[in-house]
Amino acid sequence: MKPIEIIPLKEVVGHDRYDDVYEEFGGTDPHVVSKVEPSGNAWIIYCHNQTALKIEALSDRVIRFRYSLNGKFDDDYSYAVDREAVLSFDSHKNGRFLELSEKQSEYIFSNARMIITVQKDNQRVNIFNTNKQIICAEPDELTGGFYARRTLMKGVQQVKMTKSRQPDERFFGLGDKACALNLAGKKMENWTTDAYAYEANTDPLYKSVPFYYGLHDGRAYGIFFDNTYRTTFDFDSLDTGEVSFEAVGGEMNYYFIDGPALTDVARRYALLTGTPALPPLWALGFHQCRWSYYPEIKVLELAKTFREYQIPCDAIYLDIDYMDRFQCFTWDKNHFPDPPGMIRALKKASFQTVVMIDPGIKEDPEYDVYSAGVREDAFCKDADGDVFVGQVWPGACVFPDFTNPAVRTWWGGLYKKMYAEEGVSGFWNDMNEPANFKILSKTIPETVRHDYDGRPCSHKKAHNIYGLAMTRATAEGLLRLNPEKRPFLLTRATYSGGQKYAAVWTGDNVSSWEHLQIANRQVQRLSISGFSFAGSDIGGFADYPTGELMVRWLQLGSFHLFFRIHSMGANAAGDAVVEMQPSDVGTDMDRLDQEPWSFGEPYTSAARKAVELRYRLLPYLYSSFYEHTKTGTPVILPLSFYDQTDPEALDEERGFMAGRHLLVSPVIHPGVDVQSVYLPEGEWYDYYTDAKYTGKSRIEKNVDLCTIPLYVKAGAAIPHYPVMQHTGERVREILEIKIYYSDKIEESIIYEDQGDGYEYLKNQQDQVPGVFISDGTESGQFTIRKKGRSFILSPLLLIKLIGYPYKATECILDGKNILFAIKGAYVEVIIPSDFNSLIFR
Ligand code: MIG
Repeated sequence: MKPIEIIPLKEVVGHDRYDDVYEEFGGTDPHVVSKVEPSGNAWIIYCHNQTALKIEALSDRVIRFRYSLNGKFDDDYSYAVDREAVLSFDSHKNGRFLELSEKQSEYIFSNARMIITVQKDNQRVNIFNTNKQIICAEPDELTGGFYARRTLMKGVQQVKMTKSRQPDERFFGLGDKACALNLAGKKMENWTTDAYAYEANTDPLYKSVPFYYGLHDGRAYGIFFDNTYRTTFDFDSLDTGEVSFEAVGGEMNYYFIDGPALTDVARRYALLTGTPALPPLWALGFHQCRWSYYPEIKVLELAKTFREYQIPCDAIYLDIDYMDRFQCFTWDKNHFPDPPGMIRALKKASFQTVVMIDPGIKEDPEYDVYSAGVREDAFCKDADGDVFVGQVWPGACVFPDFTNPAVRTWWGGLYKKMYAEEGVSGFWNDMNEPANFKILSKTIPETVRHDYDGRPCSHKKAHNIYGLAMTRATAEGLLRLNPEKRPFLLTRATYSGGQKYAAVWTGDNVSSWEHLQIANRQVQRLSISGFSFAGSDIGGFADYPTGELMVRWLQLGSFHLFFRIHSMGANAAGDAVVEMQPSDVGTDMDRLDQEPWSFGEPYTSAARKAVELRYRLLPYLYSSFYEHTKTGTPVILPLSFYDQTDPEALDEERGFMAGRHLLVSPVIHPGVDVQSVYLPEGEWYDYYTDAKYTGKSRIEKNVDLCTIPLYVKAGAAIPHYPVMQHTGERVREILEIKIYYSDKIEESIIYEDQGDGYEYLKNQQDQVPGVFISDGTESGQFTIRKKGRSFILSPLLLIKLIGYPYKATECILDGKNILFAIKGAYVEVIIPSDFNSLIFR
């Protein structure tokens, strides 16, 4: 076969013809700036070769860079960024104008925080803080800066940005990756992919989050490359000192987000791409799943067994086998003769039912969802306008085009029967990469068409947002169907900004110690990439864990906001289906393989303890989630985000912060009886013994099967519920708060509400959650002040002051002496929750 002939346009002579001809922008032909003009709030920098760069400050620290190949900037559409919302933020008004000045060799754009220079001879962009310290630079070499390649046959094939890597620069982010947290030296792709039994270096995985952090010289920044095509990020993999990000189409369009703290970047990224609303409280409880629980009697028995073992649980999942021949929104009447009855029985036992809904709709005129979808013109078509047909669970399948607003509305309405009538509490959107069986690409062809919210395009552009658009359709639909209820939705595929619509899990992992380590990293990474509401299949999806692995995984999972056991059960290789019959109950077919009690003692007791600890800490996790919805600060933070100036914290990939005040050091290896724990800056209490340690030190913690090393930051006020079997048991009369003595000031946020509904969004301005400020003085006086109106439901607080180093002789509540008790190592007192100050001395 003759090799394909593709040559540069500038080399084509006269009437010569080739297979294809390409043009390059940048590279050996640098962009020479010809003029600079204002455009609204932005500046456009035009170059001799028709290319242009538009620089727009969305705030003093968030700057958007867009590059055009023809000097024009069309109105664009982003599934991640809500520009209206971003521009209306107060913090974003300030700094939205960049002042222009000029030097001989460069243009300078600046606001109160940033200085951006653009070199006249090659359009290189360098970003400095106002101390003139470099934050992000582009190399002067020919490889640096913006480059694009377009061919006459295929259009834009590459848009690429190359930056310099600063000495020792580290990189974080990119959401759903299984490798080490620091991405330096890695090259990674974003292309949502069904990645059954993936490994640490498998790439790409299920989600596309084209956002990363750079950290050098103690200063952090972020780059969000909002391009939905397949993207590649190269963090100096060839050791050339260059970092690049590129896409196979679309526009070079990125947001630079300044720090200087990693957590500042995280917050600003969350403002740009959104935070989720609070989920219902039960969604933060423990969930049990398996592929699949059926028939009905099995599901009911499972619920009963949880209560018998006294292992707390709030939700049971039904995987694809509940459906009639894998047809979404139907029930297999054989196994589930009376869904509302079963769901009612589960609710009575305080279990929520969550069911799976896939995007692949069976192509069958007898199936009403299919025929309705055909009438609605809801399904994706190929380039010639015929409905595209793939292969998923039901066999021949069609795929709704969730990028069409009308299709989203239609799809959202399909949940009506299950959600508004039959009592299903939540949904689980799987296979929405979208997955397509039988073919190597695992997905649908790039030529398939999408509406893309009125900007028609091919699947090449819409692939990475297909999952996000599905969850948007689902979440918006659920909200319309029941505006009083907070929807709960889980998804496997998504894109930046998808955190607004659904919680995420990390897909089909494996029962191995390595995968426990991966889960630990992956959830930390998802959390700093906008997805705090994340978890893994606890115990592993493929294969079987040992009791010890199961327990360690449950302990880790109890600190992940999404906390669910899942396994593939009796299914082989991820795609063989074993039909289970009612007569199989109790046989081998019906292995109760990954329930918390499946491994016998001592594992059952250890599993129970892990889940109980989760329920004890629920008000703390809920408060952390609340804070996340308001400020964007991730709930789970790697220690590098806790102290980015501490080299040891920077290298730590195991320990992490869960919320502001708990440091978790999960056991992620077998047979551990001593765990070496790194405690960063600050003073820390051992959660179990109340022993106090000074940070920036390493300690050796003895662990047994029941212990997950856990440390509380001094000064913290940590709310606790009593052990409950489900969130419905929440006691509202009194809330226990453990306060850990410190002689420094520390703030804690405690927030409670009804646990469902939208009462909490009313009168936002008076809703300052309880901020507890603890403050110890040298004279031995320890004060707890409460700022803001209390958002605590309980009228009473049971305060336990831990680690008070003096003998308490007085307790003063709002100026009046009250009775208190000294109980061994702590001081205990009951006070009304609307107090202002409490003093111990
Ligand atoms: O092709 O619904 O990741 O959690 O149990 C496999 C069956 C389809 C993949 C999901 C997994 C789920 C399984 N699904």
